[in-house]
Amino acid sequence: MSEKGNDMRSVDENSKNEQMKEFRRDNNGQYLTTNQGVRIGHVDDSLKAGERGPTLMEDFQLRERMTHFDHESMPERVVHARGSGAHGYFQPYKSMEKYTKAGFLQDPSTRTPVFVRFSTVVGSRGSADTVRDVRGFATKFYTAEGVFDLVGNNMPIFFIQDGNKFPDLVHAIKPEPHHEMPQASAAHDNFWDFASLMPEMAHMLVWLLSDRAIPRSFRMMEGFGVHTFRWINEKGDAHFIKWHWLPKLGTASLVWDEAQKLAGKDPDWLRRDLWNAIEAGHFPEFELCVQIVAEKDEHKFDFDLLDATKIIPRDQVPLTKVGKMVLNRNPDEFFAETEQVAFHPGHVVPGIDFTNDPLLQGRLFSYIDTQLNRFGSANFHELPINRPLAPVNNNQGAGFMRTTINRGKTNYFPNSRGGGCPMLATDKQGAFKHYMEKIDGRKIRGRSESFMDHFSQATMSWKGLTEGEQERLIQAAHFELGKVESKEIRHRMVHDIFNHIDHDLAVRAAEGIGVEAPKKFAGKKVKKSAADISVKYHTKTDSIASRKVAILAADGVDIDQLEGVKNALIKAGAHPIIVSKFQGKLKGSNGEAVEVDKSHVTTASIMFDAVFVPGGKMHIEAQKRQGDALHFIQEAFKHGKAIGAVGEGVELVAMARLGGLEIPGGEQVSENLGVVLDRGASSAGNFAATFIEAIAQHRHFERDMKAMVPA
Ligand code: HDE
Repeated sequence: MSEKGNDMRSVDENSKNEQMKEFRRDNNGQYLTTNQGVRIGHVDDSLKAGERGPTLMEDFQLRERMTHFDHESMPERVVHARGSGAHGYFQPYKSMEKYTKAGFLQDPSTRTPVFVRFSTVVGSRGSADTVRDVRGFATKFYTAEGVFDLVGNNMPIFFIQDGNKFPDLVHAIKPEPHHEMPQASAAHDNFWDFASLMPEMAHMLVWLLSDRAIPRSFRMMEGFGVHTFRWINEKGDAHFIKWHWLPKLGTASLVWDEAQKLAGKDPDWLRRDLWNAIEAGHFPEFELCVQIVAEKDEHKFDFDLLDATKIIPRDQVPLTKVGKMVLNRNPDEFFAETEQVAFHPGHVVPGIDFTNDPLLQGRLFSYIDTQLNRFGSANFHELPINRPLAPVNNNQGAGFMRTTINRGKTNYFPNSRGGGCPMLATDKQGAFKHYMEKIDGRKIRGRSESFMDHFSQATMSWKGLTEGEQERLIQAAHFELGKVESKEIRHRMVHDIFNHIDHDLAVRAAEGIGVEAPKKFAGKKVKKSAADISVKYHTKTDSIASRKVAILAADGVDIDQLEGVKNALIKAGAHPIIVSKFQGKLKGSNGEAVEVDKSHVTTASIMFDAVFVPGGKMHIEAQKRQGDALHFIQEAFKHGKAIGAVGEGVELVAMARLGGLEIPGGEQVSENLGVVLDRGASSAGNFAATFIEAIAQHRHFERDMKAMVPA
């Protein structure tokens, strides 16, 4: 028996799944019943007085079905309403005992079950996935010592410094109150009005306008705890830490035109991607890292560690690897799991503690409160998805929908009638103990001077972007502020905020939104740091596993070319999908039938990472007469995606006139700006390898002429 006592259950990867089994219901082979278990023999009609008569009050089946249906809703989350969840496990690489006594971070053989919920922030539950927004990245660890929630985002900082401003921020960014427009978007007067008056938001706006705000996949975005937390070891020594999740696939983003079109053609884009990847066995993996800062170094930075609008630049404090998380199981039921999961940054376990970050402190109040509003009961922790694996023993009880049956006569402490149980634990027995931070201050409603530099890190992050990323940020500013009706707000944003971040940024933003360029503002000199914000810097190009490649085909398509490249893509872990005018079968060059996966009307280039056009005379002649195929290629080019063509397929690419891209006349394999061509179709292996290499790059943003392509 460990010192912590025999009720400290050990957990393994399957513990949560096992615990949830008892709550699952499978209807296979079962009779339909009422909620009381009474079998039902007829559901099409209600009980009436005569076939054409009125419905009878005594129809308890009708009343039960109707009443239940009428109550099948709960308030959506006030923010982060739209989310997608997955189960998995977390496993540390080595013991972190030097820094924290948290049980789940001690033993590299421990696999702690987790449930992750990814989300957007602003939109309602049914809104599109691909909007420009922050993404939530919340992880519930079902540890042996109780539940630990790491409730983070995909950006390492936040808009505001103090929780007290949160209701204003959310009111400003949500749809405007008089007409509830726009949905799931910050591109409106209220948000930019607020932003232009809140210099503390400057840094977050750089992140929000960057490619980070439109991730290609939940599997390809980083996660952050945002606040500085504390780790405490067995001796009681504390270190400051910042949490980071790094995706195994690296980071990748959509482009804005694509994101907007996806919102129409497949608003579930990110949810579907996550679901399908797990179903296909491409389990998303994230590496947990921390930045560790000794207590004595608290004041060695030129920003305040308690200020959530600041990062600790990774080139100042490098990341320490802690372990990895694998998401390997989709939920059984969206409502019971993804909707009912209830996170709270205050769910911590021994060894993890808070700091005085005033934003974090505000959150510690808000989350339980919001769950009470959502569930209408203090017993939400009893729901299957929220139940800890660690035993729960206390004197709390009753309340709406209580399911636990407490046995015994006492529900108070201290007691003698219950043998003094449940009893108190000592530190050694695993009692949670807060870090004994010394606090000595006056009560004050104010802010520390050390929080007041709002622009240096905003400038650092802007400068950390590649040229292409800066260009896309400017375009994002043109869109967001272009939607703002008030010229005064646009002017204020450029002159009072952007110009204080960077003059070049302000001048270029002003140009697109009808605002006069500001004069140069002499701000602080700031060095750039690409190690944090740049998506390109963290993009991985070593694999195309799980990427989707469209193969355009029509009757007469060259089967050898199609199959050759298709097989090479499958071997590399990608998903080739045959797209044609109609679903059904088409006839290949050798007379063989080919099954079409998707018709043009149900799909588009925006749903793929790359496109391949095989040869075949008749097929290419048909494609040339089809706007769909040409548009597919043009749009893929505009969005920076790899394009491959062999044999007569090259003619279709030439006809798409990709911003004047030169099409070489030779027979050998050529690669130019991610367009891979093999007119001679002589070396299938060579072509496939070059094409796969081009897909692996994710995007070919070096295509200057993409603006000329009308797509
Ligand atoms: Fe949240 N936040 N938040 N937030 N937040 C909620 O809790 C709040 C903040 C985050 O998938 C709400 O259950 C306040 C920062 C995520 O279920 C609510 C403040 C970060 C999720 C709430 C913040 C987050 C939420 C709404 C400022 C990144 C979704 C529904 C003081 C570190 C969790 C709910 C899920 C959800 C309040 C700021 C992340 C209202 C008051 C900073 C990922 O309680």
